[in-house]
Amino acid sequence: MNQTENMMTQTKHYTFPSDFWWGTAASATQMEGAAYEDGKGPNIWDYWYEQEPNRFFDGVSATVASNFYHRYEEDIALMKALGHNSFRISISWSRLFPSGEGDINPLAVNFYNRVINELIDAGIEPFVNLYHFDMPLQLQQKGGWENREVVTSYVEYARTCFELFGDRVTKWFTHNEPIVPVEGGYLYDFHYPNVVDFKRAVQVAYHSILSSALAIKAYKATDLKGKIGIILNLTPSYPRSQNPADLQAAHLADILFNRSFLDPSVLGTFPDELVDLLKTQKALPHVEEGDLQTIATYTVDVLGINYYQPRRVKVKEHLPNPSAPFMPEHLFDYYEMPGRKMNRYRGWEIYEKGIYDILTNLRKNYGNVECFISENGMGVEGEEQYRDAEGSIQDDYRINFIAEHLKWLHLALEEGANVKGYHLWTFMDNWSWSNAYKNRYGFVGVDLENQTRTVKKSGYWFKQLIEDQGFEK
Ligand code: BGP
Repeated sequence: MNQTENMMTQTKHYTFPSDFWWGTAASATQMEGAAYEDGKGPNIWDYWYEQEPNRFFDGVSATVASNFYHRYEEDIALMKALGHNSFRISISWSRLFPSGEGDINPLAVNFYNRVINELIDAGIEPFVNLYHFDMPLQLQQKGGWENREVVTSYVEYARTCFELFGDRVTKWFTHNEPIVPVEGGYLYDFHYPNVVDFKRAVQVAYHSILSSALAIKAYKATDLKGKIGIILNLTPSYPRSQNPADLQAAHLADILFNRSFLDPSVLGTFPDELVDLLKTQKALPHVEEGDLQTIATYTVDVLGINYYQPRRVKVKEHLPNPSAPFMPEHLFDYYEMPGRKMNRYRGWEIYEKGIYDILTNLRKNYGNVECFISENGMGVEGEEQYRDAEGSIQDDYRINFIAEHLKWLHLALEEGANVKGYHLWTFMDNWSWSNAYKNRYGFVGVDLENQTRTVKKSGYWFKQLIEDQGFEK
């Protein structure tokens, strides 16, 4: 244990700024339900479920989810009771534009207006994200993010949202984890359209980045005074050893999985080594004149960081099958560090210092961009076993998880990181894509049979932390 790590084990009071953003994050498809109600159009999740329900844990769809669409008043009241000062929602693109473009759905406008107003009335600032994995089906049928016309439709959707809600919403995000639809949909087969093709994946990634810059441009063209940014899942890459071959493996993983989106979003440029790598793989995307200028000009005001786990890698030990399609993993191997701390309920490593490393990297190499932790959290399969006689989940493991991450966040803050808040994933247990309800993350448990909400021990702990502007540990 080095000196800093040792310091983390000593009891101390951690105090946070009085205007720190405390809250949680969620997304439309994962919490709203009402998937076929009030004029919402189908998105890729509705469609994929209809085609292959077996791809979803326990065969559960997003049709009902946690039913926020009908219960938002009660849920926002509970958020208020638990002390939130901010909450991230996403707008469902196919609820607002059932075909992804063209006619707008007035019932969706009404719904999002009511949610935004209800949050503001409760003293909770709405953070609004525009795209959280949920491509409208009709646009996917035109090629989704592979098709440049879809970028144009997205910008029109974004512009409409600014016009409709921008008088009250002052924190906007263009995408949540845009690399995930690339990985899931075009490399590793866990999102529709289940393509495995590196070159197509790169085009999807490039169009997502371009769409983000164009949405920022559209926002800046209004006279609205809020901030607009992007939310990225940053997974620091740690080498197995200091051997130059391991260091190079970690460097390449960092370029592919972090800097591919982080550099254009914050600095407005792509890493040269990424461009070289794409050239070597004959996978450069189609770029039009003016695009790179747009990306260079319209960088983010604020960066959301989703952090769950680190990425540990080592040099590639076996040559890949020469006829296998190129994959990022042809450049490195994953590495399981002996003795690593695990969230055994989810199978993910827990490495709290990662949050500090990310914030320090942003401070030193990314102009100390204004940022916040937009997701962090502990998924637990089989959480029911921790329910006590009164019906509340005694999730001490989650309290510990959050506190240990906040300690490192606090150190980064003391050293000058421009970090403005912390949002847990998520407020109440929700539907998580193909994992459906397998892993529970919320401060509030949801009984899927009757939709009853029960605050977990961590929810009360977080409320106290907000009241005290910190905690002792
Ligand atoms: C993040 C996503 C969320 C949520 C979370 C938990 O990457 O932004 O939408 O799904 O992961 O994921 P899981 O349920 O697979 O553990």
